[in-house]
Amino acid sequence: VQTSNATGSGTGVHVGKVTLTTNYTGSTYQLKDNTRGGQYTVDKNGTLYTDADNVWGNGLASNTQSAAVDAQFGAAATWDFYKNTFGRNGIRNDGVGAYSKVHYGNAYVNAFWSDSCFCMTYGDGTGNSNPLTALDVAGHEMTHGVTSNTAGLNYSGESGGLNEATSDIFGTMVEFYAKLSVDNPDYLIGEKINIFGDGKPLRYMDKPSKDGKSKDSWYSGISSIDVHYSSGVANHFFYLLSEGSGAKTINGVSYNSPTSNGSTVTGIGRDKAAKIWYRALTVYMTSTTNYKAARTATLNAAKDLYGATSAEYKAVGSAWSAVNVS
Ligand code: ASN
Ligand code: ZN
Ligand code: CA
Repeated sequence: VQTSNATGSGTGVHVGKVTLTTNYTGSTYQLKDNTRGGQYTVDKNGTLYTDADNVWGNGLASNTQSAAVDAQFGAAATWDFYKNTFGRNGIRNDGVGAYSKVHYGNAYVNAFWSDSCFCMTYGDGTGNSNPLTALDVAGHEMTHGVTSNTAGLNYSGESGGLNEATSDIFGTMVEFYAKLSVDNPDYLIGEKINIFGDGKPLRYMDKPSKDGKSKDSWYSGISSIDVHYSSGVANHFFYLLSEGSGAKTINGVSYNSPTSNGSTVTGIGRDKAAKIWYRALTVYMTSTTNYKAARTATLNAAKDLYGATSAEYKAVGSAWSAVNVS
C-alpha cells in the first residue's frame, strides 16, 4: 500500500467548497492529511472516510461526507492558524495531528474535545440536520486541547471562564484566518449552527450579555456561574482590546461594545491582541489563574512583545479595567 499526498475537493455543510489534502493508497483516497500531522476524520463507528474519486460531500447534511469535509477542513485551518501565527506545531506542539469524529450520537447538539483520545467529536444537531461542524466551533474545541497542554486552566470557577474564553478567542481567530466567503469572519460564536433554532449565534464577544446569560464584566461571585457564561468577561476584554469600545461594523456585521466604567477603549487590532493572549496562555497562565491574574499575565505578555511604555501595553490595562478587572 502506497502513501501519497493528493489534492481533493470537498463541499461541506458550513465551509462550502474547499480544497483538502488527502492520502492516496494506490486504490482509494483517505480523508487523512499527512502534511498536517496525519490528522484524519472518521464516522460515528470510528471508520476512516474513504472515497473513490477524491471529491467529497455535496454540502447537504444528509450526505455523510459533508460534515466530514467541514471537520477535516476545520482541523486543517486550525493547524495552519497555530503554525503560521505562533509557530505552534499542532495541539501538543509535537507535530502530531488530532483526529475528528463526525455524526456522533443521535440529534446530539454539542461538540467536544477530549484529551484522552486526542480527538474532536461533533454531533449532528437538531433533527440530525444542523451538524456542529462550523469553523469557529472546530477552532474552539481544538483550542481546548491547546489550553490543556499549556496553561492547563482548570475547567471551573474563574480559570474555567478563562479556559472557555481562550477557545472562543482562538476559534474566532481561526475564522478570521480562513476568511471563507461562505463564513464571514466575525466576533460571534456559533452563528452558523442555528443552535437555538432562531438563527441567532450562541455567543457575542462585543457584548456577551446579548445571549441573556453571559457576563459583560467581572463581579465578585462570578466564579459560581457556568464557565460558558463567566467567559464573557475575557471575550469582552479581547473584543475591546482588538476593536475598541463603541459602535463598529466589520465585514458587514455591526457591533456595539460597552465598557463597565464609562471609559473609551481604543483597539490595537486582533492580530496583536491574539499574540498577547497566546503568550499569556503559554508563558504566564497556570491551572489556577483567575481574572486578576489574567490581567497580570496579559500585561506581562504585552510588555515582552511591545514594551512597558507601548500603546499595546496601555490598551491591555484599559481593556481589563473596562470589564471591571483591576
Ligand atoms: N461544546 C462545549 C465546550 O467546548 C462542550 C463542553 O461543555 N465542554 O465548551
Ligand atoms: Zn468550550
Ligand atoms: Ca463566528
